[in-house]
Amino acid sequence: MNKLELLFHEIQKYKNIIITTHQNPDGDGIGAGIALLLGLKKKYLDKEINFIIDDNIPNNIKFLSGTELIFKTENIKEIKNIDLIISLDAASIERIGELKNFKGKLPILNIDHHISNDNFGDFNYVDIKSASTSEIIFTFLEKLGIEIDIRMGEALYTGIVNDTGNFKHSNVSKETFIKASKLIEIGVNNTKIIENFYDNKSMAALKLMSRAIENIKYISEKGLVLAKLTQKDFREFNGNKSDTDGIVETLLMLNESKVSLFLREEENGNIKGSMRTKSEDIDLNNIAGFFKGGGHKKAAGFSSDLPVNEIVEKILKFL
Ligand SMILES: [Mn+2]
Repeated sequence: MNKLELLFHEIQKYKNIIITTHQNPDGDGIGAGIALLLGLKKKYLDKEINFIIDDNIPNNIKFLSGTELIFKTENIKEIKNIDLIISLDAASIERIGELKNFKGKLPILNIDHHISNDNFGDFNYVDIKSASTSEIIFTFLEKLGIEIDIRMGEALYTGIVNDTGNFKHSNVSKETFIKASKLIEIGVNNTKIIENFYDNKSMAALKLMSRAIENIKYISEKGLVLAKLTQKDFREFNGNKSDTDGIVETLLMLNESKVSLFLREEENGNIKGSMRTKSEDIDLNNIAGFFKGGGHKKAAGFSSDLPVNEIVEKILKFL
């Protein structure tokens, strides 16, 4: 039996399943979750299956049919006799928020593609070659013989678009295109997904982008381009953290840059850092690991209580 079949056997054993994803969820975690939720519900009519997250659904993902089925963790008490947690796209148990309290009490299935995943589950399926968790779920549904319908298809396609930066990043493989084309074949409309997912920014998001770019810094010796936003900026434009999506990628558009760093001050004063690189020789997962964060080789993030200048100094030492 291969690992995916083992996973299938594992899920079969349970009756009351909770699917979840990481805090500050993205198109991949939500997309993979919706597809898995709808797929399992279709196959196992006798199982109780719910999708629960710790945070709000970002505005640019709300167009997906199936998001209306997602619960917040604060409603978990309404669900009795849970016997399995499936965590999607989360590299560590802390990332799933409140649900981490089930660790040791209920079996946890950990399905992910982050190189930094620490195999926190009782059963782990971590495929770091996969560009997105949505691609793993695509294969899983196919193996289970579950027909991928348009709702599941749009969710998975959004996940792929999210994690490949619209088929731009180096994680894109032949497999990514094969899966995407199969999704187009079942009726997914590429333009519909892209317009909803990308061309859907609030005025606050554009103002915050503008403020970040206005204060951009470039350290040419290291090829590091960076920008930060403070709580004052967020208050000024009445924006929130989800309004900063895409800033770190935009910074990397600078022609001579190798690494981009976007620093966002959180409400408690900590700094949330996101990094991207074009270079094959830089391992951002390793750099993020210094701050106890992680991710992928070319895209990673962390949170730190150090002041901004110290964070930047530490990162420069790695470059
Ligand atoms: Mn992902």
